[in-house]
Amino acid sequence: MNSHDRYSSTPPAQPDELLQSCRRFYELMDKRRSLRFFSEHPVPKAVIEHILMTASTAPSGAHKQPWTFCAVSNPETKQKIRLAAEEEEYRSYHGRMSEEWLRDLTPFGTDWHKPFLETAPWLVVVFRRVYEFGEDGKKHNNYYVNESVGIACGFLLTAIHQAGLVALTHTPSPMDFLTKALNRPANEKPFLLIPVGYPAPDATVPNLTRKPSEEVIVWYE
Ligand code: IYR
Repeated sequence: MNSHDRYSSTPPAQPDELLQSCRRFYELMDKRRSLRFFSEHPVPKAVIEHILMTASTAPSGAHKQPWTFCAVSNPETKQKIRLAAEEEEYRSYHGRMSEEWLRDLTPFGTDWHKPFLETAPWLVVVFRRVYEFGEDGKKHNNYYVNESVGIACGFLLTAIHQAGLVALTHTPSPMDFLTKALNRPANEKPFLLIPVGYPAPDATVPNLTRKPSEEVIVWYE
């Protein structure tokens, strides 16, 4: 067995304090929204680095941390990504998506135009690392890659929100163009494209409600 360290954490709060702090955190997280309208206002690289390192604290299968975060602020690269994404999205909105899917998206007012891919100061492109090349030159599979990278993206969105910044979990489909645009190796597959920045002053969000507790929790006491 590998060496272990003693786990140390802040001492548990009393139940009423605990409830108060969980409620405050829930209220903070309940204010998170996906934003499609970004300001061009720059976000310092060190801020993005800390947000990405927070994402990288996520648990992962056998602690393989099977993710790569590409942080793009270069305007030419952002433009290249926007144009390629819009090309795919145009095809999706004009034939690849079902009538039902298009109907489900009407409340969001989305279409194939993706200006936020250039407006947002940063694009975080998350890649899942399906396997690693060992020192022996052989391929070594990672474990529970989708679950691990999904959790890391949850941490990422939480870190962005608690910083007071906004993001969009954008999934242009197919996403292979990101491998090419960012010159990524064959063991990495694109997972999510996340513009990050400040909201535009006139930004709007769709009028949505979240499911109540009774619809998402089943208790077995
Ligand atoms: N990827 C497209 C379509 C789209 C799909 C779902 I599901 C959404 O929740 C939102 C959009 C786009 O980004 O427009």
